Amino acid sequence: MRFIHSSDWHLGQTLRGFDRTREHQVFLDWLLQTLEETAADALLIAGDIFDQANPSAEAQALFYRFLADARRRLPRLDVVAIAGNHDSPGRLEAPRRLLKDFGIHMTGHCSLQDDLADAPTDGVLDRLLTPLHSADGEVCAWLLAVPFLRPGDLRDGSGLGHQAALRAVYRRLADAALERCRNAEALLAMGHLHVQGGIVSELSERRLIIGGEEAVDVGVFPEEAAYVALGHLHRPQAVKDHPHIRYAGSPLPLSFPEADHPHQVLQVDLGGEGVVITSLPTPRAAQLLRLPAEPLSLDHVVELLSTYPFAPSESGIWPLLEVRIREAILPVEFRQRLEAVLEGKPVRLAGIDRYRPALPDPSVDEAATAPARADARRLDPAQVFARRLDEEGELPDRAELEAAFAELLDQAYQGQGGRA
Ligand SMILES: [Mn+2]
Repeated sequence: MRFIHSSDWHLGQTLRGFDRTREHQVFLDWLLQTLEETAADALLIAGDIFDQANPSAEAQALFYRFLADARRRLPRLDVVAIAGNHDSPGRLEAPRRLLKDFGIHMTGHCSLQDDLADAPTDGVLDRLLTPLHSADGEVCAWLLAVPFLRPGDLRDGSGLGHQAALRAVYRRLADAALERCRNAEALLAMGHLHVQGGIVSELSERRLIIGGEEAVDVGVFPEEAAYVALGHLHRPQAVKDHPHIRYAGSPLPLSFPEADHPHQVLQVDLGGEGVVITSLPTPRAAQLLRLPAEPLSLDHVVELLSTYPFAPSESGIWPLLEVRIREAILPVEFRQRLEAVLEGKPVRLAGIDRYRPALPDPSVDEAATAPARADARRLDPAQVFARRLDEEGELPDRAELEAAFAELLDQAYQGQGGRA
């Protein structure tokens, strides 16, 4: 069997106020065509479908239009999607019953206490355990579709730690799947979480700190899983020493530092050869440019921009530009100068990253003072909190404080729809 693994679409995202809908549309059109060309049996979407818990009507229309087109053009395709930390579990799962009749499986939430305490019931298993079918309609794999789990989802009264509780969730589902296996079908798992050793991307991945731990051990996944389709980290990568445990990464850059990622979806073939994984690069619908490569003075930057060969992408979308300026004091009219030099050029000015020249006084510890002056938009609230805790010196309950802060932050994002 063959399936496509993708994640972290973040439909509805805006980057510094610029809408990404056309870029997402180019990706979704490409994905449909790719599913057709590769004759895939299934599509696995490992969370963060939407950028916000309360996505815009436009973002939801993008998603549901894609599902409808997929159903029409690929009537046999199994689609399985789980909620990520950006998605609202309830909202994602609301149309579950309707979509299930079209071969589309959405899992928003899962609770160790309520759903999986003892022997999970059939109703629960239907939500969390999905059969995947090959071309002849036979069940050829069972997929454990575990959405992003919050601390409350993993409390079961037995005092299991976060990691042990997560392992228990996968174990119970794996046991139930093995019971359902008839002809040695493959076992596959899906998750939206941060596995230890993963390379993080700044700015766009909301940090997950649960139970004082930022990342979980790879041992939470059942050993029998032939492939583990992960979401959350935006850089595509395999978990160290586990080539079959993979992050597909986001299909397009969600922040300027992500512009260099090799954006892709993964094609996974299960068969006599074992597991064969092929990277399929996604189209770059809009360029994200950071100019210059190293920050320069305003005069130098203006000069560079005046001659830079900006051009729309193949899809006709103008690049987004972040300019990098190194100046001790910026003249008040710096923005007008940048806008003037870019006027009439096919480019959208999305950000000005300002750096300060090194301080002349060698007694000033720049490393210690620089973060305090960083652009507020670039500060991670959890890092600000950590810095504040640093000032308190040794704190015996630091891990607990950080975990409580992370939980509050998560609730705040859920409430207001999150950030990029
Ligand atoms: Mn994400």
